[in-house]
Amino acid sequence: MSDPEEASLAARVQALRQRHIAYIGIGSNQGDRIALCRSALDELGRDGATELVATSSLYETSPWGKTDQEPFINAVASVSTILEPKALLDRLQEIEMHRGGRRRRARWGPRTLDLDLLFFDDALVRLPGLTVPHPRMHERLFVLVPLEEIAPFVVHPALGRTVRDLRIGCPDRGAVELVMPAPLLRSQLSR
Ligand code: A4P
Ligand code: MG
Repeated sequence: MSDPEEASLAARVQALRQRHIAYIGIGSNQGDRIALCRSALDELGRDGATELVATSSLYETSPWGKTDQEPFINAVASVSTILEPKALLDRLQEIEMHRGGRRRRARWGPRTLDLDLLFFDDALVRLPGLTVPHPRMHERLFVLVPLEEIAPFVVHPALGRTVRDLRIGCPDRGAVELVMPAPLLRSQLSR
């Protein structure tokens, strides 16, 4: 192999090493909920710093936490990213602002678009304003059902259990109903 070829291969290996896999929870219960979830996926896929790897189906779910509100549409996506966790969260909040219109809202209350960082590789992150894995994800079927669809055997790095195992053991009894299967959703995303 020539020197330039070797240098270019080394640069590609280095670039691959710097990529991370993150799982993002997507939720909406105000406005055109399906269009909002789809546009968040579009933006995650279009961004140079994040690339969409997989998306779950879309589900309609009964509200968790604060139950006197409209049902949600939920999904989970995995992305490959060069961003570190805090920069990725900033990016998710920009997308919430850009696509959903506003970020300030009551805890567990209604929202046009909510993006949660669920997993970031197998990292345990505790920074001001960012905890990963998301501290309540394992209590929520609206997260675990779509996550299981794309990552059944990924192990929760703090609990040491697979996503499938967490879903089976989850005490949440909220409804999670399929509204758009993943292949149909993917066919509606911009390329
Ligand atoms: N923050 C810390 N760690 C994270 C993380 N891993 N990902 C901080 C995202 N944000 C994180 O966010 C409040 C702050 O948490 C952020 O500014 C960030 O600095 P928020 O999204 O407004 O959170 P929240 O609503 O106060 O609480 P939480 O527990 O994140 O709840 P959710 O999931 O966002 O609650 N029911 C159904 N069926 N489906 C839903 O999608 N969503 C909610 C909203 C309630 N009930 C729901 C659903
Ligand atoms: Mg949230």
